[in-house]
Amino acid sequence: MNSRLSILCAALLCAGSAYAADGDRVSGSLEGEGITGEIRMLETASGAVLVEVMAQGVPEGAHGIHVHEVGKCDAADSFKSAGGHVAADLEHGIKSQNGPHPGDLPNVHAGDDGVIHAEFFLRGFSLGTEGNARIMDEDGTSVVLHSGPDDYTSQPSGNSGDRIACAVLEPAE
Ligand SMILES: [Cu+2]
Ligand SMILES: [Zn+2]
Repeated sequence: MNSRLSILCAALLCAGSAYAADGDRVSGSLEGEGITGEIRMLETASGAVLVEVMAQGVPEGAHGIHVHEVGKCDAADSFKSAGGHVAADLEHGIKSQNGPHPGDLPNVHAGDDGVIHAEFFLRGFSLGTEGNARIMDEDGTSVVLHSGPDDYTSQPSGNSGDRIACAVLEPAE
């Protein structure tokens, strides 16, 4: 009886690990004036992308954060090099009827210690190298943190203020 049970468990574990097989991963170092951190993304078996945001040195309060179209973080041009949001011809913001952009994330909040640690799910794009919705294309992709909160309504980017930190995403192990 005991050995039958352990065989069953082994079979279940095996099926479990096959089901949970991880897809593509990307990550990037978040950098801005006085700000450091890391962005990690994992494409899960469901197709949703799991996003983890870690940052320190961030001004206290709410900040817009988005996946931007170009994998270039040039502090000298205030990170305008990162381009607009990954948009897929949709409108910006979850409060827009034809929204949101696939690259729109919920606002992140820093406490008086300047620390952000958050996880989200995103849909509407792929981290892989195949298909139309892939973001790791020739010009790459980035994640940008803004000085103020995204209002989830204003076009084209939620009126979230200056770009204060940026991370170029690269394929990760
Ligand atoms: Cu943005
Ligand atoms: Zn947007």
